[in-house]
Amino acid sequence: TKKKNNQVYVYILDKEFCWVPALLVEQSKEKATVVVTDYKSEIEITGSNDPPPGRSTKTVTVKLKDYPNSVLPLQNVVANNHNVKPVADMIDLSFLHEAAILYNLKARHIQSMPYTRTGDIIIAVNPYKWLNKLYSEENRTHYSRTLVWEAAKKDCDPRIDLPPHVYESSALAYKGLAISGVDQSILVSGESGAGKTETVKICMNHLASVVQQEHTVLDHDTASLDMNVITKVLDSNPLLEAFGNAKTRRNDNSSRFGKFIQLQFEQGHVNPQHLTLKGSECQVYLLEKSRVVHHDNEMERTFHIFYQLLAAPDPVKTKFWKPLQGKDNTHFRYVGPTDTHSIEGVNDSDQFEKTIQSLSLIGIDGETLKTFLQAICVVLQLGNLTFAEDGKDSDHSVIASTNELQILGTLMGISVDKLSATLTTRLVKVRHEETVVPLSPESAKESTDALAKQLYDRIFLWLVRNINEATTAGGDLESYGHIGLLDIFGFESFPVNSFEQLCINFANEALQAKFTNDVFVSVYAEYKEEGIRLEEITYDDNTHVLDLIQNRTGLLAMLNEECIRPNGSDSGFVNKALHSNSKSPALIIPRIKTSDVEFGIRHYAGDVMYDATGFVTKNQDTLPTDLMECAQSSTNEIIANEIAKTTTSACSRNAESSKGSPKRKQSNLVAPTAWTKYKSSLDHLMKNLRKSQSRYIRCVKPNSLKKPAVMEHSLTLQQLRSSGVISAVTLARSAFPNRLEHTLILNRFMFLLPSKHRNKWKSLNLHDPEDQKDASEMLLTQALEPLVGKNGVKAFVIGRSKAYFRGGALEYLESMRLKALEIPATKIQAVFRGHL
Ligand code: AOV
Ligand code: MG
Repeated sequence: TKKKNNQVYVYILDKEFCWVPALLVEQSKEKATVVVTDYKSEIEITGSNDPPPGRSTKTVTVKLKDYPNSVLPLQNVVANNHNVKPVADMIDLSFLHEAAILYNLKARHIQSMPYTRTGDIIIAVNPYKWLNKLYSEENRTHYSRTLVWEAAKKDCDPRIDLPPHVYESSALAYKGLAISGVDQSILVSGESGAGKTETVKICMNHLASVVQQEHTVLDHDTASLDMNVITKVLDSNPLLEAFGNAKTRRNDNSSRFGKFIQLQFEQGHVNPQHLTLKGSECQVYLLEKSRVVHHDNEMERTFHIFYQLLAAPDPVKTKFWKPLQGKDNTHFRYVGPTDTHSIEGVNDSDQFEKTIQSLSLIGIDGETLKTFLQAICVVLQLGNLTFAEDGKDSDHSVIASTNELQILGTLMGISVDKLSATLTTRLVKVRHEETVVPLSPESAKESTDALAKQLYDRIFLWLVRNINEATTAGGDLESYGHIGLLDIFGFESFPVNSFEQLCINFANEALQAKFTNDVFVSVYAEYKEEGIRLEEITYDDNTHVLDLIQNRTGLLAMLNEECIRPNGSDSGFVNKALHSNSKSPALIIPRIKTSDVEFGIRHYAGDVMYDATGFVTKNQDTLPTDLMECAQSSTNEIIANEIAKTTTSACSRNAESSKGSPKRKQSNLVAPTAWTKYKSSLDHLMKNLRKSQSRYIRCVKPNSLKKPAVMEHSLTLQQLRSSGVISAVTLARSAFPNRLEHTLILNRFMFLLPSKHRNKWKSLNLHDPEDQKDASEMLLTQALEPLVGKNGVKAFVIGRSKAYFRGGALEYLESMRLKALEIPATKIQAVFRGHL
């Protein structure tokens, strides 16, 4: 009878659950017979190989050609136990493939262990419930104490006894800065709802508490510890969220902008390794301003601040603006009906109070606060204007909602006549002559929406600037050390992808390039340590995608060109872009042309088709001059000043979409395009990151139900692939997907040697690492002889402590072992006894 621990477990492909565990019965060159449980749901597949009660098993045959290298992925089953035992570091899985990674993460997720290591990368699976113990004061201290203060005393990796945690990333960043003085960064990525924003907050809180601990433990000079700075810095997160986050289908508190926060530390005068938090500076990227004028009313909301303000009690909100009296969400078109718009567990009115407190902490109070909130009200009120055809002519429009217009006029401090004229007509300059062109009701509405979007964007940037002024440390900025935390939008691929997706995906490509490079460097270090020749490692990078987008003749250079060309159009851009990049391997030219604004990119995370409709307008990103001049005349100082900042450099443009208006005419002054500004802020970010030592946290959203302890296989795998976790692992193991320590190899496979060779062992001392290495080499050379390639390339290489196997080699050994185990058990035992 076969013992359970002599059985071989594998994973097989499954339409519904991606990979399912199975028992291998028989294997030939082309196919394999396996026993698999008839699983009904993902929840039943826990990592145990015993079928859940009441589930039957069946025997099926699978074709090996469906699998990479025609081998079935083996399970990491712990002998005698029959169950998959989760490991803290994926690198410790002897069979490192997609299925193993998935089931390891899943086993940990179910046991409330959201964090897993892959070498230096932390994978954070969103637990969807707050795990108090994980974030306790005690745990915070434990991680910093072990990694920052006690690490120096040990000569092994101090992480060895610590379960993986994001506190490890923050503590090591702190230590890195304190000891080497090199700037540090923690790059957090993942898809919407994966937990990036929470993770950044958890890390920032930890860093702040490390600073505080240090002051109490090492130093009694409490004067240098400014609690006010720490509070302000930590508070900037929820404040930004109030104005830049919104409820979406995927996340109740979705960040609609990217951010990079740099914490500024000063080194101690007495003890240079002693860091004091002096301030922070925040850079934001691409606020989704279109959300101001449009959101999916069924499932989503616009930015939190609107609901907060409108939910405040009358006496509070009328303090800022009288006409808010008695008005709630239903009254403002941009916001929409209240009943579909509450977030579970959030009280908007209470949140408003918190927002006001945070604003006052950074010095926004009194009249400034009033002006600021009134600027927000201007945006709200713009949405309430309605336009109708002017009785005489359908190409002319009038503002139908005179009452709302009146209110807006008073709020902005601009006469009703001027507002009305600016919003329903457009001033066009042709050869130094100005002509007033009427706008249709639709065009007038679009132009009003454009103003609202632009205003909100500026107000947001004004807030960011104010936060920075209040939190940035004084004095010589160069003298500080930095820990940067990046919380940026993940890779996006929707049914329709536009300019925003291209910008977002470009940022992800740039970060991926850095990631791949960093992983490569660490693999390089490991192989060097093992004494393996380095020309063995090769990997694919994404340079060709970056080139396609940002080269001199790349997509966005073509777009910029199109934007300054008179009569430039979206289709003109696509035409030129396809033409000048036709040789790029990253470009997808649609085979069947359904439209002339379509093109695609082979991103590292998958193919994405883009629809270039609106690219030219979005890239120009300016308001018509007359609209800007009107806004600039507002008595609201924030609006007037913020708009004035751009009119000086902007050029005159027509509302592109307005029907019947004359062709667009360029002036000589060219404003930087949205792409140019975005590209330069990204370049600045990448420059910052290159100067720093980076650590990676990859967040994973385990299910779309936002529920704890559930892991959907396909959703999870797709994120692991696109976040580069799978590729990092396969890169690390690209030449050699599996590795095993010499002692393990000897234990497991020694009996595969023909007896005449086995005699040689007797002279070796198997407790000596050098001998272990020699024995392992001898064994593998013999056993893997049939796999030597035509060019004499062996199926493994020998490192100092481990052997590294090429694809299929370890699986071959396992199948040989399986065959050998068919011999009577007594004989096997004799073999084992004889040699170990
Ligand atoms: P995101 O930043 O990655 O999405 P969040 O950080 O906002 O995602 O997380 C989404 C939600 O998941 C949070 O509101 C929490 O309810 C929950 N969550 C995340 N991390 C944790 C954690 N460590 N412990 C408990 N609950 C957590 V987006 O901003 O949408 O891309 O644009
Ligand atoms: Mg977020």
